[in-house]
Amino acid sequence: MSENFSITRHGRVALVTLTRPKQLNALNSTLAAELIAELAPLDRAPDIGCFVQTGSDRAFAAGADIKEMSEKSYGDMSGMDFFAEWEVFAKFRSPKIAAVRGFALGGGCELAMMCDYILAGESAKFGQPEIKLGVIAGIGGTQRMTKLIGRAKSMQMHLTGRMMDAQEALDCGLVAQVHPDEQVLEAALQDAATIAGYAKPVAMFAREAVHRAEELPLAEGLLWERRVFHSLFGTHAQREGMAAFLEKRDPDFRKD
Ligand code: CO8
Repeated sequence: MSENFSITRHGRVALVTLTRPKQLNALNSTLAAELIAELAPLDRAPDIGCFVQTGSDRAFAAGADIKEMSEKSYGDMSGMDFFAEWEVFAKFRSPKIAAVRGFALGGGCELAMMCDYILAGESAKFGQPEIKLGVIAGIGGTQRMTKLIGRAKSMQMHLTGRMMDAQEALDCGLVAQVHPDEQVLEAALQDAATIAGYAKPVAMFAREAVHRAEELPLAEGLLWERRVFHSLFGTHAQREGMAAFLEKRDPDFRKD
C-alpha cells in the first residue's frame, strides 16, 4: 500500500487515484515505481478488464516532482534513465481511461495521454510548461500530444508553456468528452465497466489496433487489423458474441 495513491476495485475495473493533493499530485520516482509494480499484476489479471486513472479536485497531476528533480545532474538523470518506467505504464495492455479534473501539466498531461483516452471535467487544464523550468517534456509529451492534436497546436503548447481548458481540449481532440466535474469520474467508471464487460483479449486487441494507426503506414496498419480480425475467429468471444446476437440474448464473455 502506498501513501501516494490508492487502488480500489469496482467489479472488473481498477480505479487508481493519486493521493498527494497538497503537492497537486506531483509525480515522484517512488510513486512511479510503486504504482507500476502494483498495476503490473492487475494488468495481467483476467478479472480486471479496465483501469481508470484519476487525481483529486484541484489536480489530476501537476507534473513530475520539481523538488525531486531540481538538484539532479545530467549523469543522475541519464544514468538512472529517470522515469523510463512510465513507458511500462503506457504499454500495459488493459484499456486505461484518464478522468481529469484540475491541472494536468507536464508529466501529469503526459500521464493522461498515456491512457487510451481522456474524459475531462470542466475544470481540467492541460499543458506542457516544462520550457518555463528550463527543460522539455520527458515522458512522451512532444510525441503523443503532436499525434493527438497536430503539430501547430502541440508546438504552441510546448513552446509557450500555456494551458488549454477542457473545451479547447475537446475541440482539438485531446479529450474524448467533457463532463461536469462532479460527474467525470462516474462517467469514466461507467465507460470502464462497459469495456470490462467485453472479452478482455478482444478489448486489448482493439486498443492495440487503434494505437497501431499512430505508428504504422496505412497499408501495414490495415493488414495488421485484418489479420487480428481473422484471428478472433479462433476465440470463444466471437462464437459467443455472434451466437448471442442471433439468439437475441446478452452475451456471456466470462470464459474469455
Ligand atoms: N512538483 C512539485 N511540487 C509541486 C508541483 C510539481 N510539479 N506542482 C505544484 N507543486 C506544489 C507546490 O510547490 C505547492 O507546494 P507548497 O504548498 O509546499 O509550496 C503546492 O503544490 C501547491 O502549488 P501552488 O502553491 O503553486 O498552487 P497554485 O494554485 O498557485 O499554482 C500550478 C498551481 C499553476 C499548477 C503551479 O503549482 C505550477 O505551475 N506547478 C508546476 C507545474 C509544472 O511546471 N509542471 C511540469 C513539471 S516538469 C515535468 O513534469 C517534466 C516531466 C518529464 C520528466 C521526465 C524526465 C525524463
